Amino acid sequence: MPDQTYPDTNTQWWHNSVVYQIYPRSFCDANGDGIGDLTGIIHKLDYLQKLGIDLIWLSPVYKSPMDDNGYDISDYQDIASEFGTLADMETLISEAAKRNIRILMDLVVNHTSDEHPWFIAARSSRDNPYRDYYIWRAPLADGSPPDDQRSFFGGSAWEWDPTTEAYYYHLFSKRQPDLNWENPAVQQEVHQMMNWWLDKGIGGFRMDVIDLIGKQVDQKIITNGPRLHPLLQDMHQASFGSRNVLTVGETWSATPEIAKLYSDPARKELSMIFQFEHITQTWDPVHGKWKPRPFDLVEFKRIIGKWQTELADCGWNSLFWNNHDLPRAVSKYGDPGKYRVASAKMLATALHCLKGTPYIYQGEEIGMTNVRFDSIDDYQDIESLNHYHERIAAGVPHEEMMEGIYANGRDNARTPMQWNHQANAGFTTGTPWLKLNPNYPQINAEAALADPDSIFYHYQQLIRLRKTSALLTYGDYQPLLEDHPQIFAYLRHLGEQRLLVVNSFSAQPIELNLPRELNTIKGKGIISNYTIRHDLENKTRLAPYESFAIEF
Ligand code: TEU
Ligand code: CA
Repeated sequence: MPDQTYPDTNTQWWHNSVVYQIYPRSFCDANGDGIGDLTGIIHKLDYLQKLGIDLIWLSPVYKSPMDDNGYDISDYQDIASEFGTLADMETLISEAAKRNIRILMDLVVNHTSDEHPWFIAARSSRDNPYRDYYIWRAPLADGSPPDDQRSFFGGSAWEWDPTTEAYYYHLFSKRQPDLNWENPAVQQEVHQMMNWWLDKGIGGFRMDVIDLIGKQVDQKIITNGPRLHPLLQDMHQASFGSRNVLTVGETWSATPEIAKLYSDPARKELSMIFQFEHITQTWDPVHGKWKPRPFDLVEFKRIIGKWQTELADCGWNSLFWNNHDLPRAVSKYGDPGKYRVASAKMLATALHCLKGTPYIYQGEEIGMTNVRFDSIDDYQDIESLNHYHERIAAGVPHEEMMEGIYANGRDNARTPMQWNHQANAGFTTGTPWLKLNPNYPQINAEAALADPDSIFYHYQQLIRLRKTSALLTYGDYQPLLEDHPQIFAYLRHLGEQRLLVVNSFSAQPIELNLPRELNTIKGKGIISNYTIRHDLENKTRLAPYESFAIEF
C-alpha cells in the first residue's frame, strides 16, 4: 500500500487553518469608552497566538452609524471612530502578521447604511447618477408598498421615501438599503473596494448574506437568484482570484448541492460557505428562532453527516457551533452548569475532528454562556428588540418572547468578553455598551490560562492536532451509531490511518456499544476530556459528556 498522507490535488493553505471570530464591539476596550476597539484587539494578539489560531474573522469595523452594530456601512474604506483609525487597522494587520495571523474582513455588500454617500445621493432625486445603486419601486395606486415582502428584522421590506416619492427595498433594517447588484457600476465599486483591502495584506473575506445578492425582487426570488453564481465568478476574477486568500460566504439557504456550486475550486467562486441547516433544525418551522425546539442529536448527526459526505470530494466545509448571531454553544448543546467544562470540551472535540475549517467564536474557548437579563431594556440587539415589539403588539405574552430571546437572541453572543475577575471582567474601565454576563468572576480568560485543565488548553490542543494531522484535515468521514440519541461517534480514514471520535451528549454515564471490531482497537489517544484512552477494552462506559479520539 502506498503511504497516502496528503491527497496531492487541490490542497490549500486554509485546509488546516483555524479561524477565530472577533466581534470588535465586545472584545476589548482599550480607551475606556465602553466599546471594544482595534487597539484592544492588538493588545490581545498574544493571547490569540497562544491559542494557536491562523486567522481572525473581524466582524465589521468600517465607518457606520451602528444601527446594526456595523453591518450598516457608511464608508467601506474607513474605520468607525469608536473602533479606531485606518492606521490602527494597518497596525492590526501587521502585528497579526508577525504572529502568523491573517485578518478576514467582513464584506457586507448586500446593503449599505442609509448614511452611505451613495444612498444619500440616490435618495436626493430620481435622476441622480447613484439612483440605480439601490432598488426603487413605485407605490401601488393606493400608496401602499409594491408587495408584501418582509424584512428579516421585522416589518415591510419597503420603506417610503417622501422626497422622491418611491419605495426602496431593505431586507434588513430600513437603515440598511439593499444595493442593486444588477447595476454593473455597483459590481465595479465593490470589486475596487475589495482590491483596496487586499492590497493592505488581508487574508480574505467573510461575505455577509452573500446568497442574497442575485435576487430578483419583482419575482420575489431572494436567495439563490439566477445571477448569484455569475456575480461571484466575476468577483473572483476581478478581485481575490489571484491572491490566494480565504473566502467564506454566509449562506443560510445553501444545500450541499448549492455548496458545491460555491466551493468547487474548478468553478472559481469561494473557498467555502457557512451552512446553517444544523442551526435552523432547532428553530420552529413557523415562529423561527423565537420558538426554539429541543436539540435533536440524531437529526443533527444526519445533517452534519450529509454535509461531510456530500462535500467529501468536491467543495469544502466550514465548521462552527456559534457566531455573533447565535446562542453560546455550551448553553445550546452542552451543559452551562455542572458539566460546563466537560461539555464545552466535548463540543470542541466533536466539531474540530470533522473535515473542514473550524471557526471559534470569541469566548467559546473559555466556555462563555448565554445570558438572561430580566428587562428587555437591557438588550441592545436590533433584531431582538424589533421582533419583541412586533410580537408583543401581536399579543405574544412577554414571558414567552423573553424565553425566545434567552434561547436564541443575538445578545447572548455579544456580552463583553470575560478577561478576568475584576470590574467589568477587564473588558473596559468605563461603562460597557452591553451588560456583562454576571458569571465572569468564575468564567474568564485569566482563570482559564492559569488552569492547565481548562477549556482554553483543550482548544489549543485541538488546533495543534489539526496542524500536524493529515488524517484530521483530509480523512474521509464515516458515521457510527447513527440512531443513538446521545452519542455522536464517527471514524475518519486516510490511507491506512484511522481515527475514532466518540462524544457523549449525556449528563449521565452511558454505555458505548460500538461495532464489535472497534471495541478491540489499540492505538494512540490524541485528545480527551477525562483520562486519555488508547483503547476501549473494559471501558465502554462513557462518563458525563465524555469525549475522546483514538488514532489507530
Ligand atoms: O446575518 C444574516 C442574517 O440573516 C441574520 O440576521 C439572521 O437572520 C438572524 O440573526 C437569525 O435569525 C448577517 C450578519 O451576520 C448579521 O449580524 C447582520 O445583522 C445581518 O447579516 C445584516 O447584515
Ligand atoms: Ca473603546
